[in-house]
Amino acid sequence: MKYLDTINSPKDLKKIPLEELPNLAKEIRERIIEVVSKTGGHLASNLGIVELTIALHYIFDAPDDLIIWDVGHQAYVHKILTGRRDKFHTLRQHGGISGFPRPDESPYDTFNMGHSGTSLSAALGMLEARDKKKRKNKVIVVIGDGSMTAGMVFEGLNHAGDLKKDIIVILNDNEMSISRNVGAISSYLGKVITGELYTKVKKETEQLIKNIPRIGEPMLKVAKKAEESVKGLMGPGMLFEELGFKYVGPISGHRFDHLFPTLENIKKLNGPVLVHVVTKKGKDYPPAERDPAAYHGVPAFDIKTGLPLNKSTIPTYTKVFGQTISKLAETNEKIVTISAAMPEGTGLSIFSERYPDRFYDVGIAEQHGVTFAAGLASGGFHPVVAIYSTFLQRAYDQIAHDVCLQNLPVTFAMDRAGLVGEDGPTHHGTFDISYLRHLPNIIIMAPKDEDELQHMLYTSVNYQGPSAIRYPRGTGVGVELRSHFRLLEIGKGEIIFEGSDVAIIAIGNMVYPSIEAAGILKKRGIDAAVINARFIKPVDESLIISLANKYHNIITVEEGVLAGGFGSAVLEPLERNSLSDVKVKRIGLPDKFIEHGSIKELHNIYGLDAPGIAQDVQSFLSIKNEKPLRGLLRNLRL
Ligand SMILES: Cc1ncc(C[n+]2csc(CCOP(=O)(O)OP(=O)(O)O)c2C)c(N)n1
Repeated sequence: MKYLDTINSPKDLKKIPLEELPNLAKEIRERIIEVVSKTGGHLASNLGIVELTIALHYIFDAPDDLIIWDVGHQAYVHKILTGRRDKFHTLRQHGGISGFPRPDESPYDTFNMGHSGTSLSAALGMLEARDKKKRKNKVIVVIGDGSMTAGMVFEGLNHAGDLKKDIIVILNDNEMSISRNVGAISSYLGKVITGELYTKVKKETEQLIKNIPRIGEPMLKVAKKAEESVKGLMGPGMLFEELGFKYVGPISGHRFDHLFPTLENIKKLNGPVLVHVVTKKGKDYPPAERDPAAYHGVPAFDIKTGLPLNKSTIPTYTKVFGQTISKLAETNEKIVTISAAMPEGTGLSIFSERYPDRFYDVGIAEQHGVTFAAGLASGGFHPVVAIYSTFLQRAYDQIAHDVCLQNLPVTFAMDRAGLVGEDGPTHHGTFDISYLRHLPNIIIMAPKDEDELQHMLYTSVNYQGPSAIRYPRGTGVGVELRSHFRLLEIGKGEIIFEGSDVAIIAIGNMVYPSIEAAGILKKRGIDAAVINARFIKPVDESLIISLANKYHNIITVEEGVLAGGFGSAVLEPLERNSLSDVKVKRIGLPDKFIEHGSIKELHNIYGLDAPGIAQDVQSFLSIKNEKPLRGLLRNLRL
């Protein structure tokens, strides 16, 4: 790589002659494709932002000038240009560089990112801090048109117009969120790009002037002569101008001859400025250009064909959810579904094709989506809100105040609950048990396998109150999917098998590893019972009491944080019933943000695989013939 290999910081970038920058852009695209084809990651968004990132680092002076990347999934080019070229092959790998900006990774990363729509608010805070310290550095936000649908961005725009500080907002408009962008703002931006908005406003204004009796026609002639000033008044960025921003654009985000003069000019402007940059998602990699939604986030793939390397025949939980809810909707007309900009990711695209009138993509608007569901429920429908566990954190108050308080029949389908792997701490769904469990009225379930997910969904859409189902990322365990759905008894667990020494009560995807752990323990002379809890709330109190009386040793296993989690839910009935002679150990995630790495690695590190669970049970029972090697190794790695 002729140019790329010379760049260790933006200073080196500035040594490259302007006319050679297209070649550098080509090299960067090749590097990104090469690495992401092995590590997986956010491909299409990064291929679309190469020239814009080069231009920003050329014109501005990071890290003094602060660049804030909304979501941060598009910051690979930025990482490559800011001293992480050599480490780029470790992208998203355990111990390697993160797929998102992280200030603890580089001084060029100004803020932790991962969830959409936070950039403007963070930037305004940084701007205030800058001014209080009497510094002069620039603060630049880079935000996609998809992220512009997030409510927080409107709150930030509103505040920015009031503060009137020198903020530069670069709107990276590729007309795509993950899927095609939705909503009124998106169609507004589309009209700006095509010039349709200007033509429409112009036509309407002309008609208005024409209709003024007597003076209309002569006025129109004058106005036509002053076309440019009319254009100025009715400029494409009207919406942003009204909010107090100077609007610049739209300009091409792939042409250095457009980007450079524009960025140079806006550098001199004061007050809030918005530059509307038009880019192409997946640029210059044909499979990604053809289907940018499929290449938004990819697993490892073959560069030539663009096809994923590993294709399991076992369906994902996501797919089973999408198929089941579509099937249930055939006979239950009350079912409507809601996605927050993730119809593919949540498995709802199949539902949206089959029932377009019963599906809503609300944009990246989780809070709105939940209260919108509450409204639909209060009107007699049963909304199924499919939002990843981590993104549903946004809507905590809406779940509490709008759904649970009114005891409305809304189902929360929480995909990616537990560890999600390579996307790391911003995306792990490890808090949902704790942030939902204390809310009155809601019931919470977690299936042990993909078949049980079907029955839970069926139970949930027939339940007359709020319910949540948490299920993990990835493929199921490969069990048969029964075609007849079963209503589960609310709050009842399932005894998988009895034992004599200890009872392992597991929830969700921890049930099968616990069964496997019991097999390991058997060989070591320990006879463990395994229970599939099914319900986190209401937890099966009578079963817990009887297990406590029989075994006196109880282990709980969950893929979530221990603080306020499922294990805590098991402890509560023991306390309520004063069963103080029972020994309990909770296995789950510690009180920290879990790093990125493959799910398998993380399970191993945190003892959430069968050998780890077996080891913990054994230590807990203080069995003398314990083989400590594995636990020792695990602790060393921690
Ligand atoms: C709160 C939240 N909801 C959903 C997501 C998932 N998500 C990641 S990127 C993205 C689309 C962003 O679109 P845009 O800002 O236009 O960026 P592009 O990828 O098109 O460059 C979504 C929905 C998220 N990161 N945060």
